[in-house]
Amino acid sequence: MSLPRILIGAPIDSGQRRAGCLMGPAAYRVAGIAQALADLGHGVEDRGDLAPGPLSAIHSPNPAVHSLAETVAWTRALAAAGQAAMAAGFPIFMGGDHSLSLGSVAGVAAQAAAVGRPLFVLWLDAHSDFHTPLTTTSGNLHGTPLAYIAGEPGFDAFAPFPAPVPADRICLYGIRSIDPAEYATMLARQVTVVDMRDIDESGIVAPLRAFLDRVRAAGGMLHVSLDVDFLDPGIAPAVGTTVPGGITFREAHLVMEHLHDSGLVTSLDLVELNPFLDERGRTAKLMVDLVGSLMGRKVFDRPTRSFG
Ligand code: B3U
Ligand code: MN
Ligand code: MN
Repeated sequence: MSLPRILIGAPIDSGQRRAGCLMGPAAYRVAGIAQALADLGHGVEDRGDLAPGPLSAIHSPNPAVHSLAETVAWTRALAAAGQAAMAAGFPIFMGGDHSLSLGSVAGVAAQAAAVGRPLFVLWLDAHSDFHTPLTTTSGNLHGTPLAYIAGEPGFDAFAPFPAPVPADRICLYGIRSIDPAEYATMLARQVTVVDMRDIDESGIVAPLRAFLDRVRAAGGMLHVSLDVDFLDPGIAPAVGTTVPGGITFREAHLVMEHLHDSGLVTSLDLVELNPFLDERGRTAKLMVDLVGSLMGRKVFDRPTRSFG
């Protein structure tokens, strides 16, 4: 029996300015995420929706930053719930905007450190999310989680990240929007960036396989953070920050199938779904279908097929 799949709703929308992401967890439930997991033979435990703790009066030295106190409070709640869920099974964090990952990955990283295994992070996103609260010009903290995870300075308002993930254990995939400050930091740290040109040139599988080989060789745990805008807006319109030229339906399922067959994934974020922007639930349903592929759904299984 596989580890129980633990659903954690996080209706957080303080990381950006467009209302609607707080309906994300409800949309995943309506789209049948629990049943989809159960149909694949997984035990499912829905822990309901989290709430942020009390807010403290904190301000950023960067005047662009907004909703810092809310995001810090959410981060604390998510880290605690994430570490507890990680100790009990396979957490699936249902957002909520991508500032969710400040907390979810903090909890996951704390638990990985507690059991003494290296944590790797796969960031499936149009954006690099490598700003710090000091470099962001939009002030939207959903653009900062990877820098926090990597241990970059500038997060003084937050608890120190429990066990920063070294740059060589981070892979960004599907990237097609990077701000100058993010670019400079990522170049200096040498994180692996697989942009759309890489994918067009080598196909969707080869760079993923190379990263998964590294995770496997290190005996690592793998956290996957799936931003809706990783997908092409034509198939996934329900997101506030669409970027054209994204991942197709078939590429996205193939990524998920390889992730499943690798057997390496230990936790998952589903972020940036804005159901208010959806068309008859099609983006929510697609995200649930992708979770199905990540969790083992196959059209036609045969032992000779090799993935990962
Ligand atoms: N890099 C820009 C845009 C952005 C990042 N993440 C999303 N959008 N979703 C920023 O605001 O930091
Ligand atoms: Mn993102
Ligand atoms: Mn994004």
